[in-house]
Amino acid sequence: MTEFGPPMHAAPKPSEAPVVVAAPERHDWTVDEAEALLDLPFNDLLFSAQRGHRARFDPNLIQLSTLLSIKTGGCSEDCGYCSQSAHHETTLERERLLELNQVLDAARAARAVGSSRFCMGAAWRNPTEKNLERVLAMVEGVKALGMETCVTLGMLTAGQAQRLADAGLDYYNHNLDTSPEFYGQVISTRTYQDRLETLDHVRAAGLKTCSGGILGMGEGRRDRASMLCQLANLPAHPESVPINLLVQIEGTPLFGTDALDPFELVRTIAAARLMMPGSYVRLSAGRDDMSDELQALCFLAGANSVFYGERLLTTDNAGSDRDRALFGRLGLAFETVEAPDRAEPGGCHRHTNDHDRARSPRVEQAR
Ligand code: SAM
Ligand code: DTB
Ligand code: SF4
Repeated sequence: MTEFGPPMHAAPKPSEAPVVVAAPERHDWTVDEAEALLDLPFNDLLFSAQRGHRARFDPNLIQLSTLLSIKTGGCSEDCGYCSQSAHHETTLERERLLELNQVLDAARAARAVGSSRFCMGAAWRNPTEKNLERVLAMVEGVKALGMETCVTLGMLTAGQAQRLADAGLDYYNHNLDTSPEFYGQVISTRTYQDRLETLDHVRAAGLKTCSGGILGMGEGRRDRASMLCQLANLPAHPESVPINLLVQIEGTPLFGTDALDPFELVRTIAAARLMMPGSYVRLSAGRDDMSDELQALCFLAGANSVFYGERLLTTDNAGSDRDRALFGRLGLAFETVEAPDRAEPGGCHRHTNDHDRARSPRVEQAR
């Protein structure tokens, strides 16, 4: 018998599997250490990540978030990947800030298909006071539906972060996007330090942090290691770590970038799982173009959250029909909020929206 249990002929059911001791959280990662993880033989890396995942999470449970672009296009920032930057010639139509009832209708629809979190994104460098007021009403309205709330509005002052927290916001999404070393090749209108400062304000206001990045922008493995170090060495690990694969948008400077080896995505998710063991790691943008098999590898590597629904912000997402079929085939259950009137989207669901970081992986399966 090893510390992980007997040699496996038949996989033990989660409820029978031996408890694995959770690795402690570290905030002193070096880029060399992170790169050494990414360099591991694939099977060794995935085995470690899956073992770490099981020590903290139910390995067959996934969190679903649905996105809505509440204000689209015309952004003054020049992020090289983004369809919404006014600096790039894309075919995207600009839209004004949505009305509260439009947002609540979309949130209700997301809740009805099983999403536990509603994420509202605005193409702003930062919110004005007037716009923030309107977003606060949206946060309050979505909270009242019983869903978790997340917004991504660009840079925040400390006061704005506090007002969002006071309105009951759960998560603020603000990505570091890439390594400090590669960042200048992607964005020139906002500094890495600006991003870190917004994350400081979010944390100080008591909001949960959602922060990650984008792969496939032409960065190297060491950049991916360096980005993970930046995230893991924050004073607290982000509760949610979105790992996006670049969605290439015609008219943006990054359109035509060489495609990333898909195994690099899997490796990066596995390293994120090991470096931020208590965080939800979200397999984010790019799923529409991924095979079911690649997504399954990402879940094996420790991804335990996805964006669910037909659209991301301005591009298509893997559709919910396809997701329902995939979750069913993989035996994945999903976290839901307490809303007994909601229809079941697929295989099964479980009401475990407690977000305890040291959650027991031995939860009774609800299948
Ligand atoms: N304007 C706000 C900001 O940038 O802080 C919020 C919205 S912005 C679209 C949120 C995040 O989406 C970006 O930081 C980036 O990581 C991700 N994103 C945007 N366009 C993407 C693309 N084409 N492919 C992958 N991820 C993308
Ligand atoms: C994140 O990390 N990814 C989401 C969310 N946070 C806001 C956005 C993905 C956008 C993909 C391209 C688009 O649809 O415009
Ligand atoms: Fe604007 Fe956000 Fe797009 Fe950058 S990523 S151009 S800040 S909407």
